[in-house]
Amino acid sequence: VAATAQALPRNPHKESEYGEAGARCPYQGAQAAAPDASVGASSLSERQHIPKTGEPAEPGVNAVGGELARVRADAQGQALTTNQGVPVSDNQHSLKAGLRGPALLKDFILREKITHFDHERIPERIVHARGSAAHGYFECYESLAPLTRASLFAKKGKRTPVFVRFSTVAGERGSKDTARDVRGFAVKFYTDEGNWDLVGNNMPVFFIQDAMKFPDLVHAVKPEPHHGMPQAASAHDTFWDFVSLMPESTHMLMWLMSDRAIPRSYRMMQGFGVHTFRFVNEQGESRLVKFHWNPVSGTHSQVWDEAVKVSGDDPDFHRRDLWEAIDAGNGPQWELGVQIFTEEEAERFSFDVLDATKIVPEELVPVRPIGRMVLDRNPDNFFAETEQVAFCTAHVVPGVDFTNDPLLAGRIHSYVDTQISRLGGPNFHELPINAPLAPVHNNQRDGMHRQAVHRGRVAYEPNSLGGGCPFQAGMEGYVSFPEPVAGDELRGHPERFAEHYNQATLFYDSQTDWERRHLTGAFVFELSKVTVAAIRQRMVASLRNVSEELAQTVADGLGMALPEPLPRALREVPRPEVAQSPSLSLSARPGQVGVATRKVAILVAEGVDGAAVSKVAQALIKAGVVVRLVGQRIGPVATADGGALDADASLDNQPSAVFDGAVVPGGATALERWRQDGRALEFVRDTYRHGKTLLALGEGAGLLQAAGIDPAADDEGLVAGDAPAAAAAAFIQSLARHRHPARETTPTRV
Ligand code: HDD
Repeated sequence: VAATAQALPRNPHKESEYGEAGARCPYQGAQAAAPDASVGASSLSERQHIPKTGEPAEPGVNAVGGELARVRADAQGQALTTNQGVPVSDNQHSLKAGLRGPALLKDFILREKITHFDHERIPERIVHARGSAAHGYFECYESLAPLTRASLFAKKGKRTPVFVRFSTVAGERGSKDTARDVRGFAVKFYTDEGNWDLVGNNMPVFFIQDAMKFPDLVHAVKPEPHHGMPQAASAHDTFWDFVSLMPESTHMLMWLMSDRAIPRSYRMMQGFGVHTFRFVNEQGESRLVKFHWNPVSGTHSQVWDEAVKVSGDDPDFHRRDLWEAIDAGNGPQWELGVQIFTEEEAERFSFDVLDATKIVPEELVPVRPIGRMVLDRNPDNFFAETEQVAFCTAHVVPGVDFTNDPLLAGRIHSYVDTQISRLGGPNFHELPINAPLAPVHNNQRDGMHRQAVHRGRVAYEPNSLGGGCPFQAGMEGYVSFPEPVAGDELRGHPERFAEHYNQATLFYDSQTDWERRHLTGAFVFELSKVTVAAIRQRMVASLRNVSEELAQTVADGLGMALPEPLPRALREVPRPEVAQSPSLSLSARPGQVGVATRKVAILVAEGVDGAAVSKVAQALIKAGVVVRLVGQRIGPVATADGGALDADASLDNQPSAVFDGAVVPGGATALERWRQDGRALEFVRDTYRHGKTLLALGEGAGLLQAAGIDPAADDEGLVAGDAPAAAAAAFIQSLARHRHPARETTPTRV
């Protein structure tokens, strides 16, 4: 490369670039000395995972071998080429007739580069456009053979690779992570009998009962078509117009207005398959099944003011959280649970299990844990994997089947269909991230972007010229459950689909006080953004059928009189089996990991008590906390004892909202500096307002006082002390409680 560079014509007028000084740098477009390729090879770590299996490679084995490695590109030590593999000598200048002359059309290198660039974007997903994903594996706890012949559940300890994408629904690809929204929870299992996609959400119910209504729902929630606003928000007229006219969405609105819609992290939310599915065993017997993902980190959420601030401070908050946790070796885990019941049992429920606006309360059918999922590897390339992954509800494997849920029926069509325009043709299953690990053999051929090179003259079945291959698998293959069908062709729904409020009431009544407060506040906030009073009226009228308390509080919050309740579709409301379901509260699942991976800010400023900072930081790090020293600016900070600390964040670049708790150490000079700094005051105010744990050491308590917070108040989230080790222990205990909503007042006092 160096030799080629020497031989290239130089511009004699640009001495600085090509003269004596320039000679030390590689010629523009040339490579510096090629790195030693063997260095990269030997550093391939045994800790890396085999693509798509999540298994660590054997010591000494190249972990990047396997399915995805076939297509991985790594330019380490390589010269630049065109897409045809032609080495490129100069990547800085287009081909011109003379140095100041016109660019030439025959510059195929420029044209190839620009043409490719012009087409680098594909259409974003019509819903769930913004998402983040990771690789991992699912491990089965025990054989489920009596229930299902699905191979991933065949044996205790069996591991199946997965790729999981989490998403928001309404926002565009570049929108913020912390919008109030449903979160997608889509799991692709690469089973040894083909791919199974469990395309769920973090809420167990949906807005509508029939796929016929889906385009209307999405049009209503997306930015309004005349002015393209608002982005990633349901707080606008068209959404509330639609849902207030659609009482079946009431139950889902309870979930959407609850803190479930503003999770602290993807790692801390549940996932649900939503629909009732079927398990089918080897004997062809079927049971109905609902899927639940329960996070080992517990279910935790943000508060609204926090989510709003995070969306400005770090729009990638959830993406970053997932990436950093996996990168640091703290990959998240979920337990997969199933509710299993028979058709006869389902028939006796007061609701219809084919209605996606209903849950099966856990008190009625308990959730049985059947395995765990670990996400332990970040994608190599966002576009190739996270963007191009195609989830389809139609992707099922032997042992898993559908029910007649009319919402599911529409989805079985929609997902494959949408990939055809999004990914440019019918061969999206060949993209490496979508390709099954199980072999694919059929007579489908050609189409846009076909990768496989099919051999032989036979592309039909039956055939004799190809020896009858590929042959039908018979009972070894996917056999649809032979569900008897009866009835007239018609448009309509069964009677039980017309009851819309019982489970909305169940949800509301099962929340803790603070959850109810947040839920009510969300209704008030969203409806206050609605400009047409009649829509607000209609919505509150509907809420009267859920809870008089809820309707009254929302009406008060909106400064309106309580309207008449919306008429119910059913004259006789079926009696629900369950009046309270504690598992519907976020507080039901505190998690099993304590404070590990939580983020804590230790404020530092000149004159801070350095010894105390070190002691607290050490204790936190030992407990698995991610610690940042937040200074008035980044860089070295002189401590009271003459030492120095290195602030790795600043009050500007990492404000309070992105942390789970904060520590204000002692130091008289530091306190004086913070008191004069509005950002420091805002930092502790927000930490307090968002219900987070605050630790004040020594003089640090003065900053809380200056911010209007009484450090001695009866508040388990406020820890004060002079002995750093004891104070840190108390802080860790309090931090594990996630948030302290008991301190909330309306309006906020601080
Ligand atoms: Fe959907 C994407 C989940 C109803 C049509 N949906 C999509 C994704 C998730 C869900 C998680 C993102 C997958 C990814 O990460 O790539 N959708 C749900 C759930 C529903 C639901 C849990 C109700 C139970 N969806 C639903 C209906 C329809 C669709 C009723 C259409 C009839 N969904 C789509 C879609 C998307 C999609 C248009 C957009 C991008 C994609 O599929 O790949 O086909």
